[in-house]
Amino acid sequence: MPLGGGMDGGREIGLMAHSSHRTGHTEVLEAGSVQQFKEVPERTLVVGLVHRHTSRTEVMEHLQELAALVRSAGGTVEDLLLQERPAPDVAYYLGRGKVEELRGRILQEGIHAVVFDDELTPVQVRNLERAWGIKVLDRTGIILHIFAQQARTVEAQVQVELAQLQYLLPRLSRMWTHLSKQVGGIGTRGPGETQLETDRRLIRRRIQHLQRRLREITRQREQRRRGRDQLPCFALVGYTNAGKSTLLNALTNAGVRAEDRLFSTLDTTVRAFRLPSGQRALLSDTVGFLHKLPPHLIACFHSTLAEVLEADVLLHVVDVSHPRFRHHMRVVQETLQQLGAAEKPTLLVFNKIDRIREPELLRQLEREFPEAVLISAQRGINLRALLLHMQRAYEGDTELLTFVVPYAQLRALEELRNSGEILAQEALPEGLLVRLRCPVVAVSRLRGRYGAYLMSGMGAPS
Ligand SMILES: Nc1nc2c(ncn2[C@@H]2O[C@H](COP(=O)(O)OP(=O)(O)OP(=O)(O)O)[C@@H](O)[C@H]2O)c(=O)[nH]1
Ligand SMILES: [Mg+2]
Repeated sequence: MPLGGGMDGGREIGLMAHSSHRTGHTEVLEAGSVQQFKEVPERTLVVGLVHRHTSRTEVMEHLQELAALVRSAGGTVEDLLLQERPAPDVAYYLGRGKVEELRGRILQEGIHAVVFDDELTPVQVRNLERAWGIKVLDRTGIILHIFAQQARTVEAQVQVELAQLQYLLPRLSRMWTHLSKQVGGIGTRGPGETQLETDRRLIRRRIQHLQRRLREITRQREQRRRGRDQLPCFALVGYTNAGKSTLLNALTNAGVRAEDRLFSTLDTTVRAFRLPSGQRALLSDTVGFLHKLPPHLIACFHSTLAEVLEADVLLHVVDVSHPRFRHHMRVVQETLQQLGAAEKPTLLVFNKIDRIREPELLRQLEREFPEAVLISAQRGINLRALLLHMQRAYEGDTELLTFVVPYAQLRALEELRNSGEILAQEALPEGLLVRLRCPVVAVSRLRGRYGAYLMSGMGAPS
């Protein structure tokens, strides 16, 4: 059923559960996705407002990106519409005349949903839905549709459902009622409670449950990470569709899905590979970033994005064949800042150079961004050079550390060996003396773990 196929009467909306089981008296649902978001928004109109602080071109570019999002969600875009007004209308966002005009079009062309580039207030959504009789969505709503289709692991499903419910809660209206039927009879209507209140209460409870699950998953992920953090870790970051998964596959034969749609990856994949020195290392691929990605969505994906925060070096992958790549780079930098990862050593990787036909354009890019490594992940161009850059970025400046490892703790040797080059070893009465040259990025980890064995005063920087 298309989104917005009529608002009246018992629309099947609610929590879509993959399975459910009883524990004690309460029914616990596995994470899934809210049914509403699984329905493809079919024929759509995409609408943006040009107001005092925006230009026509800018809004048009945003609308084109929004249209790409709608298509990634499986919908079609019948038209892109702009309205110029000094400010959004409080009640309808658009001017009343425009609302009326669109009503005619919607009926005539059988439009199923209208998608706005800006986030509308719940009041505006409600008024427009009433006026048009079809679903009104915004950028976040569309992204949640894509997420609903793409979430594969339990972790991604929990994160997605949480984001969906947080989005829904303030937008609940009469058309969302009967949620309780969908969640298997839990939380029947309390005395004096309206259906809407019951639904709100159910959603809040479900949100709490999902938040608990997410904390649990985060803990498990941390444990796993601790088990393998002796190896250098690289993380791919970048705008959605930049080619991150393609690059992961090219460097590690990971077999991760890469496709020409936005947000094709929602989970984190970590794969091992070897640097040119022969050193084993890990590379992780994760969810892409996007202009106007709402902060609460980023917050929901914190567990997935933790991989980025833990990495020693980031690879910022840019689709340099995209006309808006500079803007994309800024969005990625801002998102990294929000995540607290802006200070990490970062390698700039310009991808899809096979699409750039004019050699002069390539030279211009090289002049403007001398630090960038130009590659084609798909054609395998320049990947060897990229690996060498990665090795150098990881090794960066090195530091000399001297440890005396007690004989009972020789297990630590393996991690020391994996972290750098052992220059000397000597058996002392109290333990094994190890002189290690290791990359600066690994020093704080080693200090944290083996600080007690560190000989002070001998770790002078090289
Ligand atoms: N021409 C060309 N296309 C590429 C290159 N690298 C990736 N692509 C294509 O770009 C599209 C997106 O690639 P993905 O690897 O899925 O991009 P991603 O960054 O993982 O995207 P999300 O997971 O959606 O954030 C796919 O159609 C790839 O085949 C390249 O070097 N050259
Ligand atoms: Mg991907």
